[in-house]
Amino acid sequence: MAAMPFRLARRRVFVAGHRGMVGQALVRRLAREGCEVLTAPRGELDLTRQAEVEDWMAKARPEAVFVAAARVGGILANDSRPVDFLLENLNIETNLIDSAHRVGVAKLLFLGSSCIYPRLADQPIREEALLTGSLEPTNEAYAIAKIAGVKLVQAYRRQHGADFISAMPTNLYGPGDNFDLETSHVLPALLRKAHEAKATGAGSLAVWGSGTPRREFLHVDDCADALVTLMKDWSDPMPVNVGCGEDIAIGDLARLTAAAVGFSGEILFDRSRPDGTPRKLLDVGRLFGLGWRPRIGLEAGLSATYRWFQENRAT
Ligand code: GFB
Repeated sequence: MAAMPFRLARRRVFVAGHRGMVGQALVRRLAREGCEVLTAPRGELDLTRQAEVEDWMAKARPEAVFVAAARVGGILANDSRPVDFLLENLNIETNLIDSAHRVGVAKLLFLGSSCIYPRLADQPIREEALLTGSLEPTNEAYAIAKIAGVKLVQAYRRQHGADFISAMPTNLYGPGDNFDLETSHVLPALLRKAHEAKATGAGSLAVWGSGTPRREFLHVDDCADALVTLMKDWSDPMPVNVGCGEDIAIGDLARLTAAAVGFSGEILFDRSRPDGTPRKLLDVGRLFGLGWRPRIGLEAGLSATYRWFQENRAT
């Protein structure tokens, strides 16, 4: 059994994927841990290339690793680019997890996603639901890659006694999110659509799908805080769900977003677009059992993310 809690202070901690939304939040959060945060600029290290990852890890010698690097995207990007989502994610995770083992990393946390669970899993979804039913077709490629990562982490624990763990975050949002309407997730897309509708004086805003699917949204700073808790206090083959324990219908999210932006026009539903999974609410009993709780409610988080969008739109 690994020593618990795992100490981060004075350790060399590699955040793989530090330019992504989760990676940026982890770097912000780890500043309070007294550790040395290691990051690798993309020009210096291509995480999909095994030899490059092995060389970099052998030189950098991290003691702890957060695998926050991934090809991510919303329902349309997932559905239309299955090769990118399956292949890049498999490459990134196998390269990082295997080289971490080779260089003797003391602790590794792999980030999965709530879409690894069956499409029609009982709600709220417990970690035990993994591989008990068929996946949601729009994100099957991504889910298969992430399930492989969870299984690889479990295999290193079982075969080599490595202290590698997995976390399954729900739908995340916050500063550093992707606001491109073709590839983004719903929350940044709605913020941008409401902003542009307001700015151009448009009378309506189009929401994809029926508005009835339900999703659970967690601010990325809360997610990073939970991941640090798990890095310190979790050592078990079972992945841990990371969420806030509450969900909302997409139609209601659209209304909340419009209110946060100050758009008062009509909200229309484009039913020619896919709904995806009808509901995705995580059971967060394991995480809450460690004493962790989220701090940023959806309304406050939406307003803060909108401010970030306005300040960073140009870039
Ligand atoms: O956030 P989203 O793209 O991802 O979509 P998923 C969530 C819901 O919002 C779906 C609806 O029902 C969408 O149809 N939606 C409404 C919109 N308007 C929009 C819009 O303008 N843009 C987008 N993107 N959606 C992803 C998975 O699933 O969630 C990934 O594909 C991953 O693999 C990620 O798991 C967290 O929640 O459906």
